[in-house]
Amino acid sequence: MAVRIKNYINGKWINSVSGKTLERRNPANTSEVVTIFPRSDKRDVDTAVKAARTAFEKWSRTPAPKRGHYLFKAAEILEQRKNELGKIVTKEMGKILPEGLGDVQEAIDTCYYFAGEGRRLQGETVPSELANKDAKTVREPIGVFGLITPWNFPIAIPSWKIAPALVCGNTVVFKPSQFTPLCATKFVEIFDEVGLPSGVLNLVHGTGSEIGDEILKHKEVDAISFTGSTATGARIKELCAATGKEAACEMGGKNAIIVMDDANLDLALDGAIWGGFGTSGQRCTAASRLILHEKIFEKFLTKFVSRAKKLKLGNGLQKTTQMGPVVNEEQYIRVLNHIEIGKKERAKLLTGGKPAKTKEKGYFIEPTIFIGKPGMHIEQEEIFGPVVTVLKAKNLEHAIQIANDTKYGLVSSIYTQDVNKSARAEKELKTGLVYINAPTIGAEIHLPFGGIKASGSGHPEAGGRGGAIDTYSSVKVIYRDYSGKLQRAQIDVKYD
Ligand code: UN1
Repeated sequence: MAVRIKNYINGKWINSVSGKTLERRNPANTSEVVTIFPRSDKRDVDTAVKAARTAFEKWSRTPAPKRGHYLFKAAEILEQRKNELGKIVTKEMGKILPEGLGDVQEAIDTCYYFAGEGRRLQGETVPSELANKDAKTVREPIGVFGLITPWNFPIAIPSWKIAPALVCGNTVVFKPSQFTPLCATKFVEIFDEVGLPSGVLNLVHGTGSEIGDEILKHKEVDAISFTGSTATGARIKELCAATGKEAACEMGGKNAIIVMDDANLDLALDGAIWGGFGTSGQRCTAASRLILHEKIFEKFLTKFVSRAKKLKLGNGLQKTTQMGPVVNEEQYIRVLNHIEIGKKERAKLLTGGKPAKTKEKGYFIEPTIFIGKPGMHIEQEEIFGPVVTVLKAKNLEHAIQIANDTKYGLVSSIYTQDVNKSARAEKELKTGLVYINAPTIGAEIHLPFGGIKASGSGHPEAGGRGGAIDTYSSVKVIYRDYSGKLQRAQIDVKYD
């Protein structure tokens, strides 16, 4: 039975003004409608923004530890509902249940972590160059945040944004992906339950073109945080620049795992399979490139292909399933198109390359492995599906050069047991995150998460200072002069 859900505006669950709805089906079983949700428009966005604006006055003055306490209570409820929510993630988005549960765990960790930030949110106190004068910084909320989130981490990524936004004293208009509306609703329900004041968190369902743009253009929205494709991110940055909004954008990746000839190959194999095919490759952190040292190339590749062939595809709720479908028809067609381009540019297809035959009627694609060359389309473009391009490197320098030769810069990884090689790699790999002897996926929430180059702009997600706290607060500098006379910095200071 499909679940009918509503928008959440100013503390009330309401239908869209137009009364129109959209539906979301299970990507592992396309005859099952999971969710019926409001197809909102400009009017719904406007009401939500107004509610957020009004609520900001009081919320921004609420002591941060109290704001954090709401997050603490939300984390406790999330923990109690972990199983229920994990199953919803799997049903609505397609990832296998252990990953659905991981998605929820990431949100639990995030809510607890930012609850604690309510008691930190430090500024700095530093000496002034003048006597009888104080100098310090404090963190201030920014205002109304528009949060635009993707479907691949339908609870974790909203939590990465909502939790720090709230603890820093902002109010929120949240527009989740139209492919995971139920996950977003279940998450927001918890904030309603813990008694978050009306208007502090507002949820508006609908499509990117119909309501995402309205949020971006709205005069009363002060800042945007977005996670999604690099193309959409570029448009968002343009629109934000035109309307004077801050924008933090977390975008694509073309992440590489390097396997050196001295690596523990069994460990690297586990990492390459998990990094390449976990979440059906639908992570911005997916290891879509595998760079193998020429000395272990054949041996490693044979094992990699054989492991990929054995992956069991199916409905992620079944215990035996190791890889789920891709998220929707559009993505299914897009991934298959990338694969066709790979075949046309004569990358050598080793396995996969086509829709998978499964019992279920869903968007299943076989785990696909190509041997490619640097510069090929499939080596350069983010595919966001179960497709790995393998490359051969002569030595460490060559491997790093191939890894860095992309417009993206989110994550990289190297498997080696040589401490000197790992030290060189961690310094020279041009990505926001580097893993040593671990795959490209698995970032922890108390450290910043973000890429360089086309992978991200603005401060990273998650983490504290240097991460989300910098996105969701601004720094105010306060000087207090109690000398009772005019003291001129730089001029009345004598250094002799
Ligand atoms: C994403 O792929 O959009 O490190 C986020 C990871 C997860 C987060 C991924 N913790 O893969």
